Amino acid sequence: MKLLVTGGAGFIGSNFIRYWFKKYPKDKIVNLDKLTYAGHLSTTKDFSQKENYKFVKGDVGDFKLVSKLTKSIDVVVNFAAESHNDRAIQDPGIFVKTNVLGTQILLEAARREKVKRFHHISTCEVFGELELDEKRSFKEDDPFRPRTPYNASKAAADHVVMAYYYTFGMPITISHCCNNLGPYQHPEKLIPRFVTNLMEDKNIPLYKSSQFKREWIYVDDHNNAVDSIIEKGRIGEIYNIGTGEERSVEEIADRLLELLDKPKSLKKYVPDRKSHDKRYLLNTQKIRSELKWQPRYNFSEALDKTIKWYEKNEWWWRPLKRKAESLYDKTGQK
Ligand code: NAD
Ligand code: TDX
Repeated sequence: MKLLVTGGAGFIGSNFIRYWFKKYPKDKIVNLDKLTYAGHLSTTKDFSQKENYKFVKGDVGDFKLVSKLTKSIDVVVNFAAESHNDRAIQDPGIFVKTNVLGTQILLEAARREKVKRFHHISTCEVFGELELDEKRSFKEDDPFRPRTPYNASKAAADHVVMAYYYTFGMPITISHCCNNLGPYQHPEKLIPRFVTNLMEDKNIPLYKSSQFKREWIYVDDHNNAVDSIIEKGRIGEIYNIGTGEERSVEEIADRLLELLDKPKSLKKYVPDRKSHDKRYLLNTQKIRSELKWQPRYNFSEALDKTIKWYEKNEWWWRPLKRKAESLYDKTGQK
């Protein structure tokens, strides 16, 4: 099989390629990535020399390029996106350009080339937020109620993907996943930011609403679910991917201080994120019953593996750290 993976020099996409080559060593993968501030060739170093792997630097929104790249491709997996809520508050335009227009351009090229499957990676955030004490969780067919420029762009992209299914019969699937943790996550995001700050004995900046919660999944479990959807998922269907493992930011901060043996005085409360979503929780009945998928790692195992990786791989995150923190110089959240 030949895959076109977009955004494969970022966090989840690179772990997807790693996962795929381990499970299907003979498959061919083309990785299209623009190498924005979030994409790095250091992230693909361990598989970059493989004969059946090719890297192309470019934009998913470049129709000429993606038309060429989708030729003789069986499956497109679209991870490429602007992915950080705090950046979307600084510059919403690029989120609409890449996440919405880029997705449409890639879809159009894949449609013309009659690609057999287009799998689109989406997020729990399209459904909006839940109250902290609310009993329900989001189902695949719940209405979208995005509240941030990032999650609005992801919701819009999902609508475009579905439109290609209804209008052109395009063989698409979509997955909505909860918050990922694991190796190669950019140090601008919560867990790697806190782990690497603590390794340097620096403060960990908790946004004021530190009781807000997220549902966490180890990145390999996310990718294993995407694999199940590509293999067994029904065309035109949307699948939620989640674990039920909810933790507040406060709980994560306390656990990291404990695991890294650092003083509580390193916790610092900083101004809140604008339109900070309180909580997301996915109902994952569909993927569990229909595709027999379930996560392998609980949060505690995932956190241990992630911390160990950052401890062993300073060569990867150190060059990114200063630039990652420069975002928070602008927002005052440090
Ligand atoms: P990331 O920011 O680490 O990686 C994104 C990658 O996309 C980078 O390598 C970047 O260079 C590339 N990219 C950006 N714009 C591009 C463009 N125009 N053309 C080609 N490449 C481009 O993000 P991530 O955390 O790995 O997220 C990957 C996908 O998963 C995104 O679609 C995101 O919305 C989704 N998602 C992420 C999470 C999470 O917890 N990180 C959870 C659910 C869904
Ligand atoms: O320094 C911080 N301090 C802090 O309190 C950072 C970076 C975050 N936070 C809080 C904000 C959120 O409540 O931690 C929580 C998680 O924040 P992020 O790591 O920025 O992730 P989030 O906004 O939840 O979005 C992530 O999961 C869903 C990904 O970045 C998205 O791409 C994905 O769709």
